Amino acid sequence: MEGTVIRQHLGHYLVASAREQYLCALSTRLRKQLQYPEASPGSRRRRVQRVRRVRVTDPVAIGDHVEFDVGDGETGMIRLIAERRNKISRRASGTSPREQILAANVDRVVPIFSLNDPPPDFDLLDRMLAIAEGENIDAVICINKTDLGTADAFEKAIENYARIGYEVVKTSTIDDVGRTDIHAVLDQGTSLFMGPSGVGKSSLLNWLQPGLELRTGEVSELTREGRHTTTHLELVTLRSGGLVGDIPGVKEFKLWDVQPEDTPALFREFEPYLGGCRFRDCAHIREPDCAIKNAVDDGEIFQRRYASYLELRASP
Ligand SMILES: Nc1nc2c(ncn2[C@@H]2O[C@H](COP(=O)(O)OP(=O)(O)OP(=O)(O)O)[C@@H](O)[C@H]2O)c(=O)[nH]1
Ligand SMILES: [Mg+2]
Ligand SMILES: [Zn+2]
Repeated sequence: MEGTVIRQHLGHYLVASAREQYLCALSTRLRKQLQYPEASPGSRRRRVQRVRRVRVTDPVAIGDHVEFDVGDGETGMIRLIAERRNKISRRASGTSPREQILAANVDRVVPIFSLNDPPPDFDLLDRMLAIAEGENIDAVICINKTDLGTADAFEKAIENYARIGYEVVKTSTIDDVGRTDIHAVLDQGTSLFMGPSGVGKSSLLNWLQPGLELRTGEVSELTREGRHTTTHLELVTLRSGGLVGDIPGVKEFKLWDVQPEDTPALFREFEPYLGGCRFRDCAHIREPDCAIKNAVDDGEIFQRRYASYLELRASP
């Protein structure tokens, strides 16, 4: 049988075939064989991952196309993962370097962001965008909770993302704002919601698709952070046909297998300036005659994005 992994939780996978859904496991033997996350052909990363030594937290991700053998009832055993078109990964938290694949075969990532509850973290947003850029995957920014008000500085910052070519949609699940706009984004292909806990990833899906009843949770009044309500990864099929990945909130997006010298290419507005510096190997940090720094000084590259670049370069 063949199908798509639509739910992943602690070594269990729900796989949707054309007709049925099967709860699948993966044999230990296959787990070892399947540690091959290769860099996709469209990747801008220079280095192809070393095939054998890569360690993943879980070899199977939502969005993976798999072949599996059917067991008793609606259960199965995954025996093959089809080659991935792309994947969205981060470095798993913890001391040993391991890759956590958040989703495979996605058409766009949708970082979710809000002015309040939780407050915006632009470094985090830029990391999510950088991960997408590294895989040549489109990104659309969703500003949720517009009912909580806005602020000039926040609007200005958001406008800058639109200026460098990111589509931005604004939503409120409380005031029912932006339904058409977000549908236009999600109704085709596979999207992946990303963002910290409490921004409303699951709420947005419940709002768009009544009856879904994903668990949602209050933001803590004390810390202003979400409470990590979603604990598994799930690909929801909208009635319109689009697939949307809902994942647990992530506070940290360390990039997987990205070297400091790869990072300028992950900021799309840097592109016209790359190659224009005095030094070929310019890091765009302290060098004289640096085209990137000049563009920042001239206001052509937004200061906040450059600050994110410095942070990302120092510690991808
Ligand atoms: N004011 C306001 N609150 C919202 C909106 N959307 C969601 N919320 C609230 O935000 C809180 C967190 O929502 P969730 O959907 O659980 O957030 P999440 O991003 O899925 O969080 P995790 O699963 O922990 O990653 C809940 O109390 C929601 O009711 C909105 O548009 N406006
Ligand atoms: Mg959630
Ligand atoms: Zn430079």
